[in-house]
Amino acid sequence: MKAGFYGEVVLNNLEPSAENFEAEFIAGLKKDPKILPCKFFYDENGSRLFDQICELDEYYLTRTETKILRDNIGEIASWCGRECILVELGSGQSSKTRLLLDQLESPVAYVPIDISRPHLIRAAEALNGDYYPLEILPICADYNCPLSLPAPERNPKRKVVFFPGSTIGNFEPLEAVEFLKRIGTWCVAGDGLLIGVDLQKHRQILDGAYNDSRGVTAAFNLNLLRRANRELGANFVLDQFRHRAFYDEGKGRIEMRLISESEQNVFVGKEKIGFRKGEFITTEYSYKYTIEGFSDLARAAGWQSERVWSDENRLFSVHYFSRKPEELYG
Ligand code: AVJ
Repeated sequence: MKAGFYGEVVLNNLEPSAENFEAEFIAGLKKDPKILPCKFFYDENGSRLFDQICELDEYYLTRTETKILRDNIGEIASWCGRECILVELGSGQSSKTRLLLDQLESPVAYVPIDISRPHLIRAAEALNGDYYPLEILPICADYNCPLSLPAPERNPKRKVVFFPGSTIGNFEPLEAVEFLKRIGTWCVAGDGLLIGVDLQKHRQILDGAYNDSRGVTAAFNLNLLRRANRELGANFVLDQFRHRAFYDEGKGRIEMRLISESEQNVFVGKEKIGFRKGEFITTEYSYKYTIEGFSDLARAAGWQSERVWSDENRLFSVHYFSRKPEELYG
């Protein structure tokens, strides 16, 4: 136990059930074309592989976002203000959070929300005590589902939702608007949204980031099938599927695919799923925005752009938005 320990970190557990995974997985494979939600990537193994992706030279996102945060952390912290409650979506290892927590003035509480329970607990426990008297209130949940935030012991002056990593890019733009509206329902006018957004750029850079030469992204993508084999009794033969990420420049999005190497049938429990040779499952969209495009999207969800930071090569952006008063929405 560390000095200044705030008591034990208590987990609020809304972890999605296995039945959930099974139903959504089968429903996705019965669609034509086949498509699965990317949240299922993040079992323990998948979360570890994602952390490895973040270390790759070709995966510029994490490194660049971290540098933007580090280079501007004083200004970012002053936008958040003193005694805020920081809510993080998809907190993972909470490594970017430390940059913020180191700089924030007397933050009241930190609420990390993540779908991967072991990951979340490890991260919350590692933070606990380091920022005493910061309260740490982790929630294991699919943040797409309705959830209510815990009340901290002390009253915060402002709520700031931190959504780094360009995870917002996993939503289709209209869904992203709906999502940012929903985040807004947790907030009052003047609350903040600090969000990382990947930018549109030359396709070669994107291609390399999502088809890395060491095959870590391939392993991450294929882990979805491995997980289905283990948890759902599916019988995917892993070398009968190949990873490929494709950049659709018109739509401004990366599409992660698992491509069937042959005509084959796969069982997921009792369900038989047929694949043609070359047929693929879309496993993730990762939208890339322009700064203006994303600011417009957020405005449509009731958020006013206050400040945008970027790197010198304009690879990535970090935005601070304020919640608009209700009469100014839209
Ligand atoms: C965590 C969703 C932002 O889209 O870049 C990394 C996930 N997928 N490599 C992304 C991911 C393939 C990542 N996000």
